[in-house]
Amino acid sequence: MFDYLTYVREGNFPHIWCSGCGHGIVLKSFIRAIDKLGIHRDEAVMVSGIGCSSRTAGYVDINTLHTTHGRAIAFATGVKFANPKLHVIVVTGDGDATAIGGNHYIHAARRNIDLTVLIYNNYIYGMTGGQVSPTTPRGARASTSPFGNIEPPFNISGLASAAGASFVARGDVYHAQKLEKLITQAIQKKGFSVVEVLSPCPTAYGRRNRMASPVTLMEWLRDNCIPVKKYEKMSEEERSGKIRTGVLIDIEKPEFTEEYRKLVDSMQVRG
Ligand SMILES: Cc1ncc(C[n+]2csc(CCOP(=O)(O)OP(=O)(O)O)c2C)c(N)n1
Ligand code: SF4
Repeated sequence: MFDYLTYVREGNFPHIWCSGCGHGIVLKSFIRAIDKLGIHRDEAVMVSGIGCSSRTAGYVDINTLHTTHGRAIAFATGVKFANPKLHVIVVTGDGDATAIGGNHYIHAARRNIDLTVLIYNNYIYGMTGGQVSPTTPRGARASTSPFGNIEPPFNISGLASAAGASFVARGDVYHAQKLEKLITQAIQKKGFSVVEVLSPCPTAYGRRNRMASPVTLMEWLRDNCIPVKKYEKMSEEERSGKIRTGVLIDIEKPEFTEEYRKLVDSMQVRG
């Protein structure tokens, strides 16, 4: 049996997550991924913002930084610059990464800095009680949109792809083994890597949107998350309401800290 306890801070348990929250599955998938990759705890740093998702950083027994709401990518950029050899992993929510932290997100992607960003997308601000987020679907109810959200949502994987990320994937907590593989690939990739993880929030989102039961939310993921290859063969009509999952972008591009190092070296030669 897999020994999760090697990688967690037992003193910080029990965790804060509600029953049926998907975030614990992301934590387990991450732990399995670093175990598979043989990454020692001293070689990795997890950086988080604020939110239920961001609490992950309190539970993993590697180097961790629990920072301020929206700023995890900015802190992670500093860590990576200070020591480019480290694996720097950001854990963040859809609100943390794409509302208050939206600028950090797109500019880190544009620079293609070697960070791995796991975005727990539950379509809502979970920690603060269910306010609308940039990924809340049109028509969905939130505490700030009690009659249905009128804003169009961001496609957060699409945003990273368009901004220049070198690896973008989407997974979900129902398909946990696939998720573990996506996280593994993202950590291995040099460059800005994003895994958008659909991780349901029964408490703040499900209860307002006729999916109060965690089982219903998991069944929804099971039925609507479609692997890329299968999705590509589907007609427009069949694609309606379905979510494409798997590796969406995997390209080679110059990485920011390496480019910076080259520039510094060239200046020293000249100097
Ligand atoms: C500067 C600042 N603004 C607002 C907050 C309040 N706040 C804490 S967490 C949060 C949103 C969390 O939502 P998300 O990032 O989607 O994570 P989740 O809790 O859903 O996992 C907000 C608005 C804060 N802590 N700091
Ligand atoms: S409020 Fe939602 S996101 Fe936060 S722990 Fe509960 S179920 Fe998870």
